[in-house]
Amino acid sequence: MTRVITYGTFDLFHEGHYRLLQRAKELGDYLIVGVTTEAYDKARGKLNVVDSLVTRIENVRKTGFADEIVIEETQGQKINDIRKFHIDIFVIGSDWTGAFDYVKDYCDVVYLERTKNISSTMLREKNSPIQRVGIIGTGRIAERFIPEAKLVSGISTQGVYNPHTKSAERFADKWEINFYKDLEAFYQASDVVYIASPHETHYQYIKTSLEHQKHVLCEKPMVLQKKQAEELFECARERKLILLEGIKTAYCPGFHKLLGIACSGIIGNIRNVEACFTKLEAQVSRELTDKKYGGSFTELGSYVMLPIFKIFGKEYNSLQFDSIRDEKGLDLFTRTTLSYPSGVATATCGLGVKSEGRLLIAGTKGYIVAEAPWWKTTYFEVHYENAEKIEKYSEIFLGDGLRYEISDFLSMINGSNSSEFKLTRGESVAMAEIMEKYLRKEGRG
Ligand code: C2G
Repeated sequence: MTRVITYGTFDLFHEGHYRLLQRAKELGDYLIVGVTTEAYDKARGKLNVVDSLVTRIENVRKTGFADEIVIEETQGQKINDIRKFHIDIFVIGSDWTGAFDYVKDYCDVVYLERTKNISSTMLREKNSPIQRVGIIGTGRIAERFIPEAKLVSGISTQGVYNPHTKSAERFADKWEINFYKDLEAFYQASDVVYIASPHETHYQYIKTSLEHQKHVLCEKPMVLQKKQAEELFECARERKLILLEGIKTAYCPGFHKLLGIACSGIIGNIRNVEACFTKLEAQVSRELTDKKYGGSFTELGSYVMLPIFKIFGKEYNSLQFDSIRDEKGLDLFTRTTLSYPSGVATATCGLGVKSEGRLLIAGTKGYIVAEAPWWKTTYFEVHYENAEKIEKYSEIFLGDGLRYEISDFLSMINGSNSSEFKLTRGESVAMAEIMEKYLRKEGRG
């Protein structure tokens, strides 16, 4: 009996998949089909899978070609499967030609010609037309956005607006996109807007973008006043638009795993959260020269507040800020202390003082620790009273990580609300309120 195996995501099941499975089955007597898990697809950079694992398995089963269906969860599983299931032939489409030659030591490898003019990507685009992104602002984060957006299918960066035309022109040249001097023309050519301009300009740009019926992804801190955040979310809700604050950590897979473990009860009841993020900046940088909106809290506060709001919620009993300032009055270092009915938290950030940037979550049975850069979580440990018992967790984080928030933003636009819990509107409003309290206390509000 000849045993054949093949693998795939089989998202939005189509004729290409059908023909591949049909021909795979014809190569032998028994066909095993491996269907990828969502986590594995995310890990290999396939972020926009639409169908759930159950649906994808069901679609493979319905073809009647598979004698057995297995789940593909990890890189490196193929060789184990081939040995475990005594496979004679490994089959895959010609888009992978050469990529699986390494299993030739264990079985035959057949690359079958791909069916032309059909793919899951094409179907995704047909179901949800490509969203043309316009960027407002041309700073460092906007530079990082473009290559990350390229990796998310269904979205394409079309142009940039900056009132400083020279900067817009330079940016557009570098990334081969359009630049606009006129905001109306910019809106006409964009379906969605990514705002990466200075903090204090966000409110007006978000408002104008929503009024032009555009979905908005805005860099953190989204706005600097609670009532502005409430007004903008209300405006987005009325117009059925997505407004999302881009705190990249909130969408990062490793940070989610960490929150899931923290809230699972394995470290008991959580009593203390300490989050720290410091990044030494040059004296001439905007963050240390903008007397009104610069400083470490407006720059990094969103990151360090995030795990605290996620774990203890937004209803704190008391809040205290302590800052070390430079001669201009800008905070080089800020420690925020919050007390909650069931615990305490500190959020520490610095642009002019370096510290060990770690996230520590302490509970009644143990603690979780993630070292810097925990805001791009790839690794964390769970410790207990017994110092020898340490559980280690790791997770993928690709590139600059903006691809995760871009992909979630796009899924929300396309009607899925499965990512909304990652950073809720209420949490963004609470972030705005804390920025407002801080600036007011510093006499800058
Ligand atoms: N396929 C095809 N013709 C198409 C589209 C896809 O023959 N027009 C084949 C692919 O070559 C692959 C299978 O259908 O063999 C499943 O394709 P995908 O769902 O895109 O999965 P893929 O990312 O190729 O998974 O471990 C996963 C595998 O390595 C490949």
